[in-house]
Amino acid sequence: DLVPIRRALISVSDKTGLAALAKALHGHGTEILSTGGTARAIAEAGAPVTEVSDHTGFPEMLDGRVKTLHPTIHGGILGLRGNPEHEAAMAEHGIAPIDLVVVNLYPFESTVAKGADFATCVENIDIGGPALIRAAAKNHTAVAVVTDPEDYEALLADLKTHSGCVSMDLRRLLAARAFGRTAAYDAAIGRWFSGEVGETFPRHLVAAGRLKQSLRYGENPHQEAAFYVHGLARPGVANAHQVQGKELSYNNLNDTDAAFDLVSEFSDPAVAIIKHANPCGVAVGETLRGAYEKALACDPVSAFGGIVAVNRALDRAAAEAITSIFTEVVIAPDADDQAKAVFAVKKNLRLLITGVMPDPTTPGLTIRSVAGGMLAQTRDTGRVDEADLKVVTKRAPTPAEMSDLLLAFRVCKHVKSNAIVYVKDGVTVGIGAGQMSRVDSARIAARKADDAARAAGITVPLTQGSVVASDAFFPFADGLTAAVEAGATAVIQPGGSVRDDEVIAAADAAGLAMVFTGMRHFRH
Ligand code: 93A
Repeated sequence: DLVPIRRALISVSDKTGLAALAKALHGHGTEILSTGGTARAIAEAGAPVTEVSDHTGFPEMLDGRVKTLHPTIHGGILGLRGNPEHEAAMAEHGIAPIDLVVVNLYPFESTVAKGADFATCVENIDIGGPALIRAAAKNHTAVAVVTDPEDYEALLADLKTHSGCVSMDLRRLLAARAFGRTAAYDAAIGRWFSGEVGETFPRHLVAAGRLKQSLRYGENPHQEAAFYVHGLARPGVANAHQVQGKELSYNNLNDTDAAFDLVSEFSDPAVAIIKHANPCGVAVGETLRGAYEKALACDPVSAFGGIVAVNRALDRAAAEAITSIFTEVVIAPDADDQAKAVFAVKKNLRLLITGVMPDPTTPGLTIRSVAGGMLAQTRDTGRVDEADLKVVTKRAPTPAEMSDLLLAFRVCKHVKSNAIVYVKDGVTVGIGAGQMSRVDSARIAARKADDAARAAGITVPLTQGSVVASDAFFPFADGLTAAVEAGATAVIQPGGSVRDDEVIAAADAAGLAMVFTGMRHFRH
């Protein structure tokens, strides 16, 4: 089961670890074949190397598009060892066996991520590399294949243990990784190309990602979990830099993603506090500190151990406010040194820095698994502005109500349905999430606002004089009546119920202003 590595083909775009690998292989007596740029790097490192073109007697051509696509190379990889016919054919055509293939591919994913033009992206589609990888992985009983510099160490350790040979176990593992790599590579190309031709839902849905991190567990400790990222990601948890704190959990990542998505909706300083993927406080203000304090007052009980997202660089004042209670994760586009110093004292707090804010209108797909398949949909990039609203009551909202209504509806989009969100003066004062009936969400939101007021020693409910948003239409007047009882003065909702007339009549009877958005924001 051991394969001696007499001859290796190395062709890598990412030259990380190449010099050490080549020298170690040379030390084991391996003959190294290599393509242009890789061969130069190996020679510079001081290891002997033969150019593939010298080995095949055929030049690299067509701007490097044809480098290794030659029977002398592919025959050397694919020929079955110990098979008399294969061995006779190889001997007849002067094909020497290749026992190790080390290839990493043209950087297609990062070329797309850099925003390169179409032709440049196409030029970065590797053809020969995947062919080498797949050939070697198919013939893993005789050939070892390495597609990632992270695996050089394991390869060299195995070679050392087995005196210049590679074990079957490692060859099989590397072959499995190799097919995963070429599949993910083609998936990235397919996904990008579908986008270029405007096909949102291609015939084959290719969801690819690279394992970024094994997680301690999933949603629950008895579930295993891992975090995959793909190179085409928007700024957020996938490419954030963790400044401090222990490893993020599955639930942390999910909640942090929801939090950051929410604050990306706003251009003024905004803060969202998230628990279980739902906000328990969102505020927009003049400063992050002010916004945080307002957001916290919405539901200080739930905010304990929550996740905080902000849409501005954190300063010291904001950091001090955030660390006034126990917080699990903070995500921000940036943080100044003073803010970092404040967080550094809280050893358990994880601080994530993304560098930039995502554009909430960037199109994309959300994918979730169902038994036997996947459900895919375009991201909810829908947003309503004042011009989109239709006033349906006798009274129109005042300017102050209007600005709170728009905030409430934008927050609603990020609350699990049925969602009811009360807002007053730029801050949520009551959030009802995830109930099976809309009226229950309305009542829960109002009750939570009552609790928060009582805890703060305020006698008037926080919802008194607020506005309220509903993520979908009120099917009956009861949800609206609950809002009236809570003290709301204006309502924003999609409209479109067969009973809209009853709901409008109830609003008029209570002197409420109500606007219809014509757009729904279910989130399940
Ligand atoms: O242009 S290719 O698709 N045609 C080939 O025949 C070929 N063989 C290897 N690309 C090909 N490669 C790729 O070249 C490898 O996958 C690797 O990424 C790169 C290494 O080129 P160099 O050694 O010149 O830096």
